[in-house]
Amino acid sequence: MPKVVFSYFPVKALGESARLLLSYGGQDFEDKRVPPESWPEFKPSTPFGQMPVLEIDGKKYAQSLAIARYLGRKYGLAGADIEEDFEIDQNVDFLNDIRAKAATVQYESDEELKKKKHEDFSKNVYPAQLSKLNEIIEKNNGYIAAGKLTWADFVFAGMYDYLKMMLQSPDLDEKFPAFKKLVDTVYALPQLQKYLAAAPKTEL
Ligand SMILES: N[C@@H](CCC(=O)N[C@@H](CS)C(=O)NCC(=O)O)C(=O)O
Repeated sequence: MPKVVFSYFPVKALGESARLLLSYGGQDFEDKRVPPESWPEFKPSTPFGQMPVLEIDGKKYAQSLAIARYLGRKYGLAGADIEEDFEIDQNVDFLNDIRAKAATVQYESDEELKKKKHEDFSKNVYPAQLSKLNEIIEKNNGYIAAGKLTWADFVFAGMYDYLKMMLQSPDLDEKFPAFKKLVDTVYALPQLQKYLAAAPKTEL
């Protein structure tokens, strides 16, 4: 078995999909949770000056979605053909669009502009995006794509709390029950239970 080290901040956000996928695949890994105060020292050693980073036998790989796609392929969670792979990528990219839009609000440093952006997006952007995502999940038997469990579901489940916080939508579970149901489906997978029991509980 290769030696695997997975590095990310001590939150789920963009890192949890890989932790879940590694656990699903039965891969032992060092779950390195880098505290913010150690980040400036660690940053120059990462491929793009960002985390997450997946290290396999000393070789470092970055980009959360590329990591999740790779692990998905490795553990039988990809599409059955290139068209299904396309659909998975497409729907993950859409999910990532929602995350990226909300992130422009979350990381806005001008408080007044932040408030304005949130009001604007809550009225004019998020409702259509979230309804579309809900429709996609309902059409896919409760999954993100291809009508079955794929690595995309691990991306969604892993970032759900982070997304909810950035959307400033604590009632997301009630508004779109398909979201929470999918998160629960992923977190109930038997292959994940050992990891989940041992992993630190985090809000995001
Ligand atoms: N596209 C990258 C984005 C990674 C990213 O934004 N990482 C953030 C944490 S969520 C980070 O490392 N921030 C610290 C920094 O940029 O110095 C991915 O999906 O992995």
